[in-house]
Amino acid sequence: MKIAIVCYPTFGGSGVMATELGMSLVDHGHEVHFIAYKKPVRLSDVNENLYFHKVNVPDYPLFSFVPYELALSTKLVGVVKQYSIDVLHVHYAIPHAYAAYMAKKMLKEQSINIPIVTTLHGTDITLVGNHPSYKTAVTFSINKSDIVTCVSKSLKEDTLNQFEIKKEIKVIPNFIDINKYIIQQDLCVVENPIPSEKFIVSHVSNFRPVKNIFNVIKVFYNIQKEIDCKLLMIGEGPEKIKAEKMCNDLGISHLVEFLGNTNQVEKNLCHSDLFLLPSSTESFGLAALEAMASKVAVISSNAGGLPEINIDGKTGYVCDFNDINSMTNKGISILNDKKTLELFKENAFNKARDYDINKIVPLYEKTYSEAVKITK
Ligand code: GMT
Repeated sequence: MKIAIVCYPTFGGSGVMATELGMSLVDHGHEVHFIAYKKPVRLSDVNENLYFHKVNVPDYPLFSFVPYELALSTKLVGVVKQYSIDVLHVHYAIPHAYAAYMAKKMLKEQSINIPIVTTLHGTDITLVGNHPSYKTAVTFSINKSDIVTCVSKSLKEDTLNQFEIKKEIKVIPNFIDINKYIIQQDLCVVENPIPSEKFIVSHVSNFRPVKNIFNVIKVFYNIQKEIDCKLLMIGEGPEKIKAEKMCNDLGISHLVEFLGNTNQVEKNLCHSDLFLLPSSTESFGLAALEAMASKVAVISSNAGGLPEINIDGKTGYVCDFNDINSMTNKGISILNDKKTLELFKENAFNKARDYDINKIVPLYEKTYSEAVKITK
């Protein structure tokens, strides 16, 4: 099949998922065309079956805001025609589903029927999409997609509760390549045969307000009073500077490393013991899944889809959002008991296996075939 994928090219989960999906589809024999304003960060080299098409958005003195949707829909029409694309898969509703619908209408004028699959990722529904400035257009473009998927049961419920959706929504969860993590585990042992005595606590995100990184630091601050440990903060984002200052004010800067963005999160996580994700909103929590695949126990909030992957009392603990005391006590209890820690790490890894790429990508392939059938 020839599949065009529209996504955000950044380190956010939706872009990462879209890119990993596209690269895997190429391995399955498909031809994939990525369309974005920049080459996606996880996209390795392009080849004869893997293309990247940049959306150029020319500026003009009259524009206070450049019309990205216009440039994107124009690009979509061009790529679909030039490469005889079979299906258009857009990740993140805003503005991708809207631009895809415009492209579909323009192509229809030229007697080309292109099916649209829209995948909802989270904040496009729970935060941004809900804003009165966007809600009508988001509802419209979801309803106009041929097939709609979302990444967790919780996001499906949120979408149906908050928007007037007339379409069925399929849940296809986020995924990881478990083999990559198994290989990395072995490499980690070779690189570091005698692990340090200190426990390692970690957090990965884009440091946006929804990630609640100040609670990560507060929980770590409490834990380090009782347990010899350090904190790895992986990612970049708007709250980083404040978080660094907070560590400084609390006198724990020497225990906290801010590592920036990485394309090899599995390398940074492989010596970790505990992963903290206290988000206020989290449709799925890809970062938690990546930690679990790295054999790391998770303490998360109960937001959105997190309890679907982090099983309370088994792979870690699920606490009420903002319940710093509970997160602290549970963190200390895991790290203080070697047997529980090892059991939780093993359980986390086994749970992550349910989300292996080889189980999830075929669900998208099936969805594409259905979409093509619907529009025939
Ligand atoms: O987490 C973010 O802020 C980035 C965002 C995105 O769309 O790039 O992530 C969302 O999509 C991911 C992939 O489906 C999910 O794993 C994240 O849970 C979701 N983030 C939120 O709902 C806050």
